[in-house]
Amino acid sequence: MAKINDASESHYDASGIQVLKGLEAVRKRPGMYIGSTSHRGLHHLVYEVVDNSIDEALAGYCDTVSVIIHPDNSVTVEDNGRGIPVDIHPIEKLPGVELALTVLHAGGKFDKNTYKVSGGLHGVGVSVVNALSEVLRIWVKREGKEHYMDFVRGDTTTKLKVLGPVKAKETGTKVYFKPDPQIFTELEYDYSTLATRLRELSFLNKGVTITLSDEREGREKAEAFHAKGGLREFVAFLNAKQRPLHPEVLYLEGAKDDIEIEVALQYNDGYNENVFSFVNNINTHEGGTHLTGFKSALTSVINKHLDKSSFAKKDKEVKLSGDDAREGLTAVLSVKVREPQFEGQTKTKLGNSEVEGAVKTVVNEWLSTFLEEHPRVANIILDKALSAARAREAARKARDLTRKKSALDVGNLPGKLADCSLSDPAMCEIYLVEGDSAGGSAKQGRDRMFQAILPLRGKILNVEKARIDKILSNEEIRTIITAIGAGIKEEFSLENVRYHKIIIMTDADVDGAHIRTLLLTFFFRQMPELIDAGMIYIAQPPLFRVAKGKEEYYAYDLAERDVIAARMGGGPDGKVNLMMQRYKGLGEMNPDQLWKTTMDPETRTILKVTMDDAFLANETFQTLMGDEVEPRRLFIETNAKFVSNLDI
Ligand code: 0RA
Repeated sequence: MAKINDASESHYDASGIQVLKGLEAVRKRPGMYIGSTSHRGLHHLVYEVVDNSIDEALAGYCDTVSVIIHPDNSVTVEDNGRGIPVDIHPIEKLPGVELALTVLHAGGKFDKNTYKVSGGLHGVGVSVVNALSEVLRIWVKREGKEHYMDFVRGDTTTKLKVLGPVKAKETGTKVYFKPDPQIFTELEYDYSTLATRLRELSFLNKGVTITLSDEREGREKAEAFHAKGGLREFVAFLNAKQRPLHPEVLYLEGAKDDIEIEVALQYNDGYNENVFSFVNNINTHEGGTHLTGFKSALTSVINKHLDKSSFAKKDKEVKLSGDDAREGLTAVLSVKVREPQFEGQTKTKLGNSEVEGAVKTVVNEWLSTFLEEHPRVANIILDKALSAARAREAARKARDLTRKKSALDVGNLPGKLADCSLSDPAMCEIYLVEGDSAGGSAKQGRDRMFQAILPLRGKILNVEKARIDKILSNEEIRTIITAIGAGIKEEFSLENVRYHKIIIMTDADVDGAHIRTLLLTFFFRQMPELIDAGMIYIAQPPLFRVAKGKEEYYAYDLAERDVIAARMGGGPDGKVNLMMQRYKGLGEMNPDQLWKTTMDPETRTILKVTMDDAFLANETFQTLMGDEVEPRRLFIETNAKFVSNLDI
């Protein structure tokens, strides 16, 4: 969430509407430009610079990008592109490089004629990185010389100068920056967050080598990402933990009406659909016209092939739905569009209507030819889709049952649910609580006006391993669906959600982490819109209580406990009657304590679950929920922060 700088806000009087110029505006409202000033925004700075290098690669001038995390969490990004222009701009009277770094949206001033990104948080320009950096230095090799400039918080501190000659053909840009602690609340880079995005960029931009190295003490590490096969390798990577139904990854590279289209796909023996779509390298996890075109081509080609096939007559009478055609499908669709329009909750949904037809036509032609020419693979795919269709019939019956119950009729709400009195969903929240005893405390401690409590007994079903009919026959899951009231999957409707905050509250132990993961997996698979809408939260119960007489404090980690203990017991008399209690579970807190520490909106902390990267989430869930036990145990025990895509 955007952090607004209160101190600078106070310069305004009530009537004072001031037009902010240039980079000052960025420093005043960083959230508007990079989305957040914590983990996510911090990492976005790197992506912003790297995106510019990748633009050079897309234009055909660059094949290597290197990223270095320095010991003090400053970063260098270097590429071997053409180098930012250094000549003086005829109107602005400044060198191109200075314009690019000090003028907001100066990028458009040099028409690079590539697939520029507009919308979302990408493509805001390197000037934003400059504005939000304590120091930024830039080296440009161009026209046989190495040039240099530097900046402090966006202001030029060293004008463009020539350092010396380089080889005539040597070109490129190197940017060093140190994120400004006055802006960011989180300053430490996470290697694996950067690695995941850079790996993804290498899959999306065939042939570009991207290296990442970490120079921080004790965690020195370096990797190079390079995908000769582009999306083929992306799909193979995504399916690495699955059992593919056919060895080959189907691959298409095509273009129509100035739109570049790349697709790779492979089926596995699981029941989930893992389809990822990108526009100009941006993960469009809300989908859009490109994805619609792809899905409709896939469904129609598979249905047509079934009609023509040698399958039994009764099978041919089945009409395969889109879901049937995508059961067990892992696919990546990447399009490059000249003027993308991004829409949706998180601006990750492509709106350009012309893209749908282009993708549909190209995929149709390619996939029908492929199936004609590869009858063995074609039969495997038809088989898979037909078996999904049979299961769908069974699921329909189970789902009808759930739908009847989910009517907004309070009489049908599950008995275990302690509902709230208010009915406006925007005011209401529901706590999904691990265990009946903590559920009992929560019921007594809550503010019943707006807080509902749903206790969950023990482990919920692992939806990663079950087909929809089984998922819907699970009691705990049905209860959650009914309480939320908005259905699931295609039938899900955000307007019917009964609570705008759905808060997962589990114990701070391994079992609690497991249950939380199961719940997140369930929401990710069955109601991803809830995550997009920012309605899923994780409660943060304290781990310790420190008390002396009537005085008591709660600590959320060990370090905090020690600070509090030192303060309370630190007098000349030493530690008198200091009581330290570790909460092993929510059940150990009485209703009043639970309210004060974890449920009172005035004082609690809750983490909002975001999905800035559906692929990362998916990979995490597969690691956690797949067949292999060891990675799951390791992950749960070592990830204090839980999943890395949590941001507040
Ligand atoms: C404007 C124009 C040209 C290149 C660039 C910007 C450019 C920007 C960045 C940022 C990081 N690496 C970069 N590499 C290039 C093209 C200039 C020409 O026509 O030669």
